[in-house]
Amino acid sequence: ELFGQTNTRKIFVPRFEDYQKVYDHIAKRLEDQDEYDDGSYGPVVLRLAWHASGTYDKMTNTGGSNGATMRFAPEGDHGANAGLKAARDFLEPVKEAFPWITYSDLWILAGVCAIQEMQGPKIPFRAGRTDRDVSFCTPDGRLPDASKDRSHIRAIFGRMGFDDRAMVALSGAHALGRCHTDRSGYEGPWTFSPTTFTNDYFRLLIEEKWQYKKWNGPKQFEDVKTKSLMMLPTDMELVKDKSFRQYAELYAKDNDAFFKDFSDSVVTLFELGVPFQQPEDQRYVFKSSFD
Ligand code: ZEM
Repeated sequence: ELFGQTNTRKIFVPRFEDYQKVYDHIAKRLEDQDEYDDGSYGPVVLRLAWHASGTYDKMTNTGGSNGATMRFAPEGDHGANAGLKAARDFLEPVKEAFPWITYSDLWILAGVCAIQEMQGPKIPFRAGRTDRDVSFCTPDGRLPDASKDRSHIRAIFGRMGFDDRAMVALSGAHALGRCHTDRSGYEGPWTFSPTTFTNDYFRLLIEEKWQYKKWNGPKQFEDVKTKSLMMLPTDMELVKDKSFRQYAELYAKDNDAFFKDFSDSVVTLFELGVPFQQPEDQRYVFKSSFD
């Protein structure tokens, strides 16, 4: 829609339909890339949205998805962000096709699209993030370290404002994608269907037997039965810690509960630290390609 004729310039004010077009464009691109990894950029694109958001610190109200500061060297080079250039590069042609969208809205919209297109729950979206300069880069160390234990998980996610239930729900994203030795040092997928959003991560965590993988890499777990799946030390904490475990058991049994809690928590995650104009009760719910 075009309006605002006060000067000779026309100001483009994007609306739901315009964001849906960006969504559709990303969905189409996700489909077109079957030579990458398990056949989809969906998981790595979701990881980009998560790492953009997961730097938030509620005490100082710094970090979070507003700013897209991972574009810049200090933050882009943080160890935790290794490999995410693949996702940023994947989205560059989308930015070129829709130059009016900010990188910071685009990365989150792409995360929403990835979840929905991989058959996950609907993730309502608000626009309004602005791109900020290099001075807004967050210090290294704000994202979780997979080699650590429950106290680290609670410190990192507590800093963002999440409780145990949300920490477990969000971790269910590990149904998707895989670890890459040349990125994190870890190796392998968590589930047998790494491009479909399911509660399988919790079912496998609870139902399978896990043992240390014998290899030269960092400490990680493999399933005893097939040795083809993996869990990180932080993943195993979700069944070892009593409070975490009650939610892991709930989500293993009840896919609807998982979808609902994941959606609620990821909407919160994606909005941390963003000063929106668009009200909470007017979020956009995008149509998926298969709706
Ligand atoms: Zn992840 N994650 N993550 N995560 N993650 C990896 C991959 C993916 C942790 C972590 O260290 C790692 C959340 C929470 C936590 C995804 C989404 C979300 C990898 C492998 C590691 C090491 C990276 C690689 O080698 O490519 C830790 C310690 C977490 C919390 C304690 C949350 C929350 C997520 C989203 C809501 C996704 C989708 C992937 C798969 C990426 C891919 O390229 O396949």
